[in-house]
Amino acid sequence: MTGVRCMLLRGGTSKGAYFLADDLPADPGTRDDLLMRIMGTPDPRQIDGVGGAQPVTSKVAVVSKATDPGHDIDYLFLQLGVEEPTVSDRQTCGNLLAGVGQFAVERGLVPAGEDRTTVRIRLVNTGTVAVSTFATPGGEVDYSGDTAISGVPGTAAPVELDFTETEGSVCGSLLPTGNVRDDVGGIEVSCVDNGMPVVVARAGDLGITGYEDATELGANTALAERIDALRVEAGKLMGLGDVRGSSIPKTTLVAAPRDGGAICTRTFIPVKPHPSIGVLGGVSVVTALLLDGAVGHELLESGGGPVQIEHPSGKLAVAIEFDGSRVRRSTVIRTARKLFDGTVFPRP
Ligand code: NQM
Repeated sequence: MTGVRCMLLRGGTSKGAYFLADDLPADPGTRDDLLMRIMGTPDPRQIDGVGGAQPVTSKVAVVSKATDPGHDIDYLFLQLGVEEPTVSDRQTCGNLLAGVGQFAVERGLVPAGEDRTTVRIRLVNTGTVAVSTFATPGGEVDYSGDTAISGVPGTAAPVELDFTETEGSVCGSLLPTGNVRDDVGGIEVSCVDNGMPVVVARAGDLGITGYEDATELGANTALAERIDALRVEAGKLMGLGDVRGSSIPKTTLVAAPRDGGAICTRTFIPVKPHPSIGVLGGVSVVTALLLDGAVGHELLESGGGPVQIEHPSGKLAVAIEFDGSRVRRSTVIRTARKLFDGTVFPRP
């Protein structure tokens, strides 16, 4: 049986299969069919594949050398369904992004620096560029270090991810509905795209406190239905068309912080609770909350410095350059780790 060269990495709080574009079929339909057979999709346990049976572990990065001199590599993100036979390129993923630069160095697409390496990465899904900086002592990627991130046990080497010009990455504008605040079926929401299309609402308006853990939220089927109805209507207003079955927009329910952070969040991807919060999802939520008149703006307790987003497994710090009306740049520290490098064998 023919195998495919593949590396598994944890990127931030996600985990995925990383491929060189050249190691996959060029035709998107053939490629997606192969990827589903590699990951074990569709199946709630992904038992016959290398997917981890959750949205945050059913992810693929396809990496190639950049064709444009403005950046070093191209990163295409693909979200595979777990139970559904779907492969979507409608969003990017800032967590898998945390391993993309190292993968490119390991595969010889970019040279390593003597101590640290900076890679300019084009996010193919959105057309934006991110800059990733990580440790390469002696010209080798070093994944070990003493940086801890919430949602991942232990420590690893820090990866700095810098984002600029993320506004309207998918929807074309920061406020895709044209408004800071909308009413969707009686629920006040703010719809923002600063790297990820998100719908922000108050947890209390959806009948929860916003402090529930992910297991309790996952068992709340009535909540999942309400969130789906909300995001489907919001998706239309955001110009995304019919988003039933689509991974975007995400919904984030906010509540007052209670653990020393700036805001408490519970995020749904798209209706399953996120165990933490996405990277660009987090950037977009903070961007929304900084806007005067946005839903949840009154709950934000930000006293300068990085904005600490409370989520079900701890906090995500997002450093923001906000000029009073716009977030011009954002920086997030993640870690990543190579888990496996070899040949993966797809289900026939
Ligand atoms: O928003 C999950 C994740 C993500 C996306 C999701 C992400 C981002 O945690 O940049 O990282 O929102 O589906 O990997």
